[in-house]
This record gives sequence, C-alpha cells and structure tokens, in this order.
Amino acid sequence: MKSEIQLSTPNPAGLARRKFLNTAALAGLSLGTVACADKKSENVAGPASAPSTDGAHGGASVHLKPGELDTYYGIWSGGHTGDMRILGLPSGRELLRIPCFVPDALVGWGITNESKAIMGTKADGSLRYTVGDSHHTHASYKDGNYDGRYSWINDKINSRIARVRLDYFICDKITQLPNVQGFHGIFPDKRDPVDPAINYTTRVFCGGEFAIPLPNTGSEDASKYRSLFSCVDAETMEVRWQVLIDGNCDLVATSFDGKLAATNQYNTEMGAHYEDMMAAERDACLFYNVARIEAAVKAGKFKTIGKSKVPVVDGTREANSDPKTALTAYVSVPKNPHGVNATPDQKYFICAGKLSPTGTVIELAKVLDWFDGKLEKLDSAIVAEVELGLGPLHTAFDGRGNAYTTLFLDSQVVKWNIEAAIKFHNGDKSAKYVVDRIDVQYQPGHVNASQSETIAADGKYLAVGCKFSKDRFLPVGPLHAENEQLIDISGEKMVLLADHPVRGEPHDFIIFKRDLVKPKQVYSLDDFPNAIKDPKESGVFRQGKKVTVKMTSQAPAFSLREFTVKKGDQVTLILTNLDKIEDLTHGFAIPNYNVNFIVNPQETASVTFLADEPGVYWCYCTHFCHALHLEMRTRMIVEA
Ligand code: K7E
Ligand code: CUA
Ligand code: CA
Repeated sequence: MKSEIQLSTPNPAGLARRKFLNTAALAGLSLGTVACADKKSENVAGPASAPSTDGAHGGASVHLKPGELDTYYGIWSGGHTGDMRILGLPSGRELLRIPCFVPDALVGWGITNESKAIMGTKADGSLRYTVGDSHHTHASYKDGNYDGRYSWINDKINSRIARVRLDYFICDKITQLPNVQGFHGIFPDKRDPVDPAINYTTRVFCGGEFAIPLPNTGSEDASKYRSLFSCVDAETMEVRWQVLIDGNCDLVATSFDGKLAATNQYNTEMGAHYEDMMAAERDACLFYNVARIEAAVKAGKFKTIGKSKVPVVDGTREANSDPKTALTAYVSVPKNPHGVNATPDQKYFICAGKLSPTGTVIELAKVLDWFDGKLEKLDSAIVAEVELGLGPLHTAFDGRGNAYTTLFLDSQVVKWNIEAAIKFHNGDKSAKYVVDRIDVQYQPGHVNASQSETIAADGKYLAVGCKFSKDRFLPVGPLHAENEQLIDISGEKMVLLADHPVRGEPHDFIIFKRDLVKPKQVYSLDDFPNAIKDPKESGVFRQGKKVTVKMTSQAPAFSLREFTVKKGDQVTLILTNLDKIEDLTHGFAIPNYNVNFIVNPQETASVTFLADEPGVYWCYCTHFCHALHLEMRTRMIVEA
C-alpha cells in the first residue's frame, strides 16, 4: 500500500498564506500537510514560544514523586477503540479504560450477560455491534461546574450515546439515536431553561452529522437528505425529541443558563461530495431555543419518522424565519467551521473556522434578543471574527478571558484574548488580541484546559491532542502513538511541559479537579438482583436443558470445587464476588468456551453459553488476587 502522505516532505501548500483557503488549496492541504516538522518560522504569524523540556514552569510540574497523586482527572474519548479513558493529570498517567461500545477482554465487556444487555444484542443473543467510534465526552453539570454524576460519550459509527457513571467508572446505559447517522458532537445542558430549581444537567444534546433520507428508504435524491439534532434524557437515556435541520451538526455547545444549544455546521450546502461541502464561503452556527422546542413538542407540533416514536420538530431555515416563533437560528459563520465552545464567563460561543483562518465570537445575549424580536439582524450577534492561523479547530479557556485554539495546519496553539478580539473587530486595530503562539507536535485536533467549560475554569493546564507524533517517540512500525501534550497556561506565555504517547485515537477530553468525583470502591450486593449472597446458595439448578450454575468467589477459592452439566445444556453461570476489599477482583475463564470476565468486590456477573463439547474444563481465576491465585480454580465437567 502506498501512502500519498510523505511525512518528511516539506509542506508544499504555502502555509504562510493568511487568506481564506479556496477549494483547490484545500485539496492540496488535506493531503500535504501532515508534514510539519519542517515548518519554519515563515509559516508562523507571530513568534512561537520555544518548547521547554525542563518540565517545570511557574510551579507547574508534571513529575509526581512515587506515591504522589494527581490533582486532576482527565476523561478522554478513545476514538475508534470505542472506549473512554481516565487519566490522571498533570502526570498524564492512564488509570483506566472504560469499555463502552466495543467488547473488552479484561473485564469481559460484551461477554457477560449484564454488559451485553447494555450494549444491545440481536435475536440470537450475539452483540448487535462490535465497533464504535467515540469522539466527544462531556460530564454532567450542577451550578455551572461538573457534579461528578455522569459522563457521556458518542459512537459516531452506529449513532449511539453511552453514559458512564462516575461513581463506579462504568458504562451503565447505551441508547441508539433513531434516524441518525454520524452522531458526532455531544453536550449536556447546564441547567433547565425554565425551571430555576433545576440547576443541573437533565438533557444531553447530540448532533447528527450525516444527512440521510428520512425515513431511510435509500431511494431519495441526495438533495432531500436531512439531519437530526437529538435531545436525550440524562436519567432515563431515552430520546426526548429531535429537530429536523438543514445542513449537518458537527459539535455541540450549551449555554450556562440552559436556554441555548448550538452546533457548528460545515455543510450548509447540503453537499454529498466534499467539493460541494466547501462550495459556500460561509456556513452556520445553528442555535436551538430549548424552551421553545419543548413547548412545540408539548403542543403536539411535531411529526414522527418511520418506526421511531420520538417527536421531531421542524428546525429548517424555511420554517423558522420569524424570530418570534423560531425554534432555531442559523448564524452565518465562515466556511466549514469546526468546533463550537462556550466561554466560562457564560457570554459567548466560539466557532473555529477550519477552512477559514478565523475564530468567530457569538454573543449569546444577542441571539436571545433575536429570538425576542429585539435584534433585527441575527448576524449582528457576531461580536468578533478574527484571524487566528491556519486550520482552527477547537477552543479552550483559562477563565481569565483568554481562548486557546488549535491550529491544525499550523501545528500550533494560539492564545488569544476575547475582549481584545472584540475591540479589534469593532475597528480598534491597535487591540492586540493574539497573546501567544506555541508550536505543538503535530497537527492538533482537540484542546482542553483544566475546568475549561465551567464557571470554575482555573487556567492551569492545557492538554492538546496532537494527531501525529511523527518523530517524538520510538518508532513501533507504521502506526504511531498520538501525542497528547501538556502545556502550562498559568503565565502569559504558554510553556510545553510534557509529551504523552497515547494509543489511537482520542478526540475530545475534559480535565477537572479530582475532588469533584467521589468514586466508590466496592459494589453493593443489593445492586444486583441475581446476587448470590451466601456461598450456601451455590449449586447447579436444572430446568430441562436450561441450567443455572450459581457460584461465589472469595480468595482464593470459588464456592464450587467442580460442577457438572450435560452436552447440549444452555448454561447460565452466575458469579458473585463476596470479597469486600477494594480491588480484590477475581476473573473467571472457561477454556475453549470463549468466556472470561471479572467480578469486582461485591459484584455479580453472569455468562450464558451452550455446553456443546464434552470434557473437563479447568475454570480459573484470571485476575491476580492472592498468593494462591494460581490455585483458584474449579472444574466444569461437561458429560457426553
Ligand atoms: Cu475535532 Cu470529532 Cu471533536 Cu476529532 S472532532 S479532533
Ligand atoms: Cu482470584 Cu485470582
Ligand atoms: Ca461548507
């Protein structure tokens, strides 16, 4: 296989241009700009900070002494490994992977009946999906800050949203969005738009990216395809409502007052091919008036699509030209924007330009004015549109009025001051809004700062998800680790603190203070209806060909020393771990039967399989638990 991407070729595409990129230039750039180590200063608009490798600056250090704990949690999406990852920061140490959309051999995700029920199965009991592509993860809010209840993550491939409980750090629910393809951006609301008592997350908004025939009959003309924006109930995880829109949704942002959600849209052209998607000079940041949409649903002003019962309201441009009744508002932003982020001062949403070198600042009060009929032209909600550099994608905040935007093509992060940008936009050309630039290695996508999109943004650390690590780590064959870099943003200048190799391929992540979550370390037996609370309840229970094997584990033994079933039995094995000490986890593997899973302290899990091969099978504990871990076994005897 020959790659068009030559990593060592100097960039041919003229990155110094600070002009809007036209279609032809983009075609070149999209293939030619993976190279960036050769990027010289002529490509850099301002002086870039020299990378520092001393690992310390202004008191910030990524080096923790042995035994020292991190001060922040990071929640990372896993990309198309379909998992969520938990990191400690500033060390960057990966602490846990939480399987969501894709089976996982360590914990038996996709093997146990409990996890299969969450993942979804076909009629024959096999998993409906074994692939996933997670991009965005965001956690639940209360009073404008994370409350440590949940974090949600998307699966773009199969349009699923997973919820992770932040007490046990496990995925507990997955919902598939009806009539959606390419579910991409995700963001919980931060409070209720109507009820002041509800100052916490009750909705999660999901942007549908790919337009498809609705219903998806496969026969419609591409010009009639549409996308849906979905609202999922944070508790029940049911889809509450959807909005039919023009264009597509990419990422999602929500306002702190709960009134507005927005998605950036790169394909207002509704093109089916990439050239068509870049035809227009401007696209949109599409705002949703949450209270009005819910009022419309309540008033029965909706339709349903295909087999889905979810109410769908009309959010298309045509149906929403009158501000007094509009459910949606399409604010025009430059060409193919990527990313929309809410500033921690609660005032603005910022769209990055991607194909335009600009960042657009939209004032939320003005968008609300438009909905109230008090702002004549919607586009005057844009209070700044300033040049940042090439390929701006995502933006993070320090809580001191500065934004940090990744420049994919420039391989930089640019720090810029939002109020200065507004002044500049208003004609004060002396307003220096770019505060600093730093080279990153290389081609950054997501960026996030500690506590960034909360009212408690603390401006300490910035993590940058670099898509290419190129020369930063030992080569390990054709596939490289990605490079998550940590930058100290506590001072005026950004200082690079560390490179962290990371398995492909995280997109988004959040970073928050460790005391915002209260992890539980032992399950409760009562959480599991099928728990075997006493080893004396163990045994083999037969109902015709259906056999239930009940067993408990307590280091270093299983409650049954052996158990016998017959060839042709459908066996359900239930295992409760009666150990009570945190991390005293046992595994349970059955050779040749494709079974392995773990039970954490006081947890119950079960597997169901067909005993189709007679023989003796040593079932053993796969998770190191005790000095007699190797001896922790039981025999399954399958009689002919
Ligand atoms: Cu920019 Cu899916 Cu957030 Cu990846 S998206 S980088
Ligand atoms: Cu129980 Cu190892
Ligand atoms: Ca476009």
